[in-house]
Amino acid sequence: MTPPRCLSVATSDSGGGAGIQADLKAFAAAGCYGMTALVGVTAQNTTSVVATYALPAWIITAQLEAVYDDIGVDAAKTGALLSAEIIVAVAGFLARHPTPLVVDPVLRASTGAALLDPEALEVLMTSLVPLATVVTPNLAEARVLAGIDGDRRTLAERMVERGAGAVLITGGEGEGSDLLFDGAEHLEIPIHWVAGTATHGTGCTHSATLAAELALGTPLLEAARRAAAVTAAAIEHGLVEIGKGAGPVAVGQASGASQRVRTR
Ligand code: PXL
Repeated sequence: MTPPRCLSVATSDSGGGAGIQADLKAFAAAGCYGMTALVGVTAQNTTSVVATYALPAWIITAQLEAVYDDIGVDAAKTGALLSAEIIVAVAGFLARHPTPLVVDPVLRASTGAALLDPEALEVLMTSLVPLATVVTPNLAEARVLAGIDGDRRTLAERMVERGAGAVLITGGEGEGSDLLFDGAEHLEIPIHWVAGTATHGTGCTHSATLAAELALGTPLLEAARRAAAVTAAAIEHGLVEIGKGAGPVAVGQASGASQRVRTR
């Protein structure tokens, strides 16, 4: 059977743990065919982002055109988009090519470096969020995007008012659940909290798995449940031995499989 086709519109992490690299691994683990429209490059490892370089809009649009003209896309996700100019190019293209879309509003790398110009926030909200099937902020990102300091329900409602099809606010240890608001109902998705230290790439893995599930035709609530389960397992199998900082998550390891540990 031909696998569903998934596209990541995001930035490269040279360290292989997050960004485009995490997305391709998550697409493959979910049984999808993965494609990329690269918007920028980070020189990055598990300890820091050393440099960030944004690609010009024309080559981003050219990648999108190449992929859509020939291969086709069953679902797409966006990750770190770096600048307002890039968001305008991506949203302009996607507005002309309606696609089930997960918008992961990445603001910072897990080590702290900014991956979105603060001046691009309003463009993200006005041009890309209204195209999203679902937006996947964590609580901190939801507060920045909604521009208010409310609880998760209030933040999700505000983002749906701004045009998002649905909002999935991902939880951490404090929240204990993900919260999905589909415009009508608030649905709690319990998360199996794993106290792993190798968490680099968690958000990318989550949003890419969600996009893959949408490409497979999974209804949104079930897709969100599966994305939560896959992400928890990826943290559980996180590669603590890779790099000197927080290691990358490992997606697609059979549950209970022992981790291969470097011995030298
Ligand atoms: O997880 C968000 C993310 C997205 N894209 C890139 C990243 C990160 C986190 O570090 O480095 C390139």
